[in-house]
Amino acid sequence: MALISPSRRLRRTPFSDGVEAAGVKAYTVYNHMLLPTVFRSVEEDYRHLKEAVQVWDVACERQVELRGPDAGRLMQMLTPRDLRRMLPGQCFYVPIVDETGGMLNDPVAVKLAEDRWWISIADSDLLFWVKGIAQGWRLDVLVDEPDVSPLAVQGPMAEELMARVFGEAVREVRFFRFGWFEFQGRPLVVARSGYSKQGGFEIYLEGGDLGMPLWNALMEAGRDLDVRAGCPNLIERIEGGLLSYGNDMTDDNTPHECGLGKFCDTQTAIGCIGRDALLRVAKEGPAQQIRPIAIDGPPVPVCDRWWPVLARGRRVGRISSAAWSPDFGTNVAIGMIRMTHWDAGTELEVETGDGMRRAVVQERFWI
Ligand code: THG
Repeated sequence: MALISPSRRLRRTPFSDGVEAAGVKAYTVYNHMLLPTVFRSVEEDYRHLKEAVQVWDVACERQVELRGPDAGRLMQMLTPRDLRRMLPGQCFYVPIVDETGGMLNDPVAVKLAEDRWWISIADSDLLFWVKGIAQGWRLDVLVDEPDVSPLAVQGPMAEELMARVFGEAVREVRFFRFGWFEFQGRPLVVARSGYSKQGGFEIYLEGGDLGMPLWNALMEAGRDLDVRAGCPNLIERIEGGLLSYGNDMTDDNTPHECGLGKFCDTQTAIGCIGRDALLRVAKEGPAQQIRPIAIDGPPVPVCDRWWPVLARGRRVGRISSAAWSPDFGTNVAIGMIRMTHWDAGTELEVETGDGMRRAVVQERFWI
């Protein structure tokens, strides 16, 4: 593929200077912003992520901030996950659905206070939907995109590196919780979360001016830990079953089809806009669902369109993400597979970018 032309519409991040200095080799576009995808090679980055610690520019995980007396009510209108027991200091992975129960996004909701929330969004223009609802319902809430840029620290040595920069107390932050930690005199939200299964933290940098100081502080403090610039890794996220909105699911899919039923409490999520639609479809159960799929043969090419999944020549699903896994010695993939063929062990054919391959539905994701 040719290069993408830079312009102001394709937003840089507060960490872009550091990413470039680290020798980024490829980007994707996410929420109209640059997201690195490769530093050395996808496989070399993968190995290093699993053995050391990486700093990721995930500023493209933009925040939709809700502020005001109706913030909590608005947040519950957006998701079928019951938020009544959620406390300030917690993060929840929440499906966001439209009036048909279709997925609009799969963000992390961050509850800062009863009247202040961040929705840390995946790649769709959720701000417009949220503003529309706030206006249409005449809610007493401000909705906007603040100057907040997440920086992730991921990998087995992440806690050690974070303790050096933010102090020993970061070790006490539990999974999907956050605390406030000072950097250069400014309090920042630091959560134990991130788009990998290797463990780690996300720093929600408020104020882009501190971007490079924070980046440099982490790089210097982790020199002996072999800290490197990294990014969400395709192989590792497929092994871990971490979904990618727009790739693995769209607004045509319900949370149940995406395997996100465990994050839905549709009966008790009173006020959720898609509730009635989801109650109707949940009664029947989904007719297709996300499955881990192993694809036989040598490394598959990049999956940049849905690959048809066939059984005896008939289409029974699609593959949306695929990569060669060095650790598991097979191609790992994420598919949306019809009920008739989604049982573990079912043999399928996949029309990959370079021809037909045998594939098998797996019992679970690899990590
Ligand atoms: N962190 C933050 N914002 C984000 C992402 C993130 N926004 C975009 C994108 N990633 C949203 N999608 C996901 C998908 C998976 C997870 C988080 C965000 C995730 N899932 C865990 C899992 O499935 O194992 C844990 C879910 C849970 O148990 O609650 O972490 O990464 N800030």
